[in-house]
Amino acid sequence: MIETNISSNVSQYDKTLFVPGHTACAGCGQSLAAKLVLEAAGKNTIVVNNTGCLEVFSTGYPNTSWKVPFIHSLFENAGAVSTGVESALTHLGINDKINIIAQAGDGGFADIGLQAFSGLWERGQNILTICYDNEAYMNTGIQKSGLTPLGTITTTSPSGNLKFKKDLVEISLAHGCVYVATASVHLPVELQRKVKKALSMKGPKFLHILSPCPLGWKSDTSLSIEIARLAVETGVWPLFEYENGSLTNVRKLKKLVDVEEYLKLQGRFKHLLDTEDGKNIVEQWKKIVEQKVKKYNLLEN
Ligand SMILES: Cc1ncc(C[n+]2csc(CCOP(=O)(O)OP(=O)(O)O)c2C)c(N)n1
Ligand code: SF4
Repeated sequence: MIETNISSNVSQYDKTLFVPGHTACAGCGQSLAAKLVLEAAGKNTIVVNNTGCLEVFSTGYPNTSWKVPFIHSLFENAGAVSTGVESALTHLGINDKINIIAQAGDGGFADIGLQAFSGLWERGQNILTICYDNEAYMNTGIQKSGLTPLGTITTTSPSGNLKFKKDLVEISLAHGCVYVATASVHLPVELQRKVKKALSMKGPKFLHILSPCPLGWKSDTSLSIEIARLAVETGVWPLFEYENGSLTNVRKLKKLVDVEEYLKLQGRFKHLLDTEDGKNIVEQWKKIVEQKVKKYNLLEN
């Protein structure tokens, strides 16, 4: 009986392209996102990866959870390496048969790797670029990145981050990406639809996925999906799609949940809720949310 269970599990794992056994933390939103992306992309996919937590899903040759060709490149150069892969596939005449995904965490994407991704986007390469945004450099111990939100405690912003997040969506749009979308792990069907949509279009694409990280967000490992849901329902993480520069789809909200509901589940924001300075920062968060509600027309009429 036990053997039957084991073999049925094994055959289930055989079918997936991202198998268990990696070293991500319990409740890791990024590993869930990566699994969903890969399942949607399918087996004819090559993944090029800036170093970061995504690489812990590949625990060193010959062990790996990725069941597709996976290139673990340097911290800054997935944009350049994936360009080389695309040129090789074009030379072989199979560029349209194989998906290329170039991916990174927020530090690897929005900071150190941005130059290489910028070059890829500008050259018009036929590649899906993905930022798995856990809002800090997590793999090396929770240092602040350019996508760390205002007020967040990290090891390099112990009193709270002084800056707003960079707007990576606007940066990608300014490069002329043919498809730009945001996604969240609490809506897996929508996330996978966006991956498929992106891969159906020719040219540079950008998908920005909010990826809860219990270690860095100081949240309960069982709450990652709930936190992702609250990010969307508070208006902190709007879900939308741009095609050829035009906003074509927005996930509307019936009403906005208070931002505090999102903040209070995460130790990295704890100080914002119980100090006077913190409350001023929460007011600034609310202003940012108001701007997003207007910009994306988030609320149902
Ligand atoms: C040039 C260079 N500098 C620093 C490092 C060390 N390093 C490896 S992973 C990492 C953090 C990655 O952070 P991020 O891209 O946000 O991804 P995450 O780990 O959060 O998924 C750093 C700083 C490196 N590998 N190469
Ligand atoms: S540190 Fe965060 S992103 Fe990295 S494996 Fe753990 S939960 Fe996932």
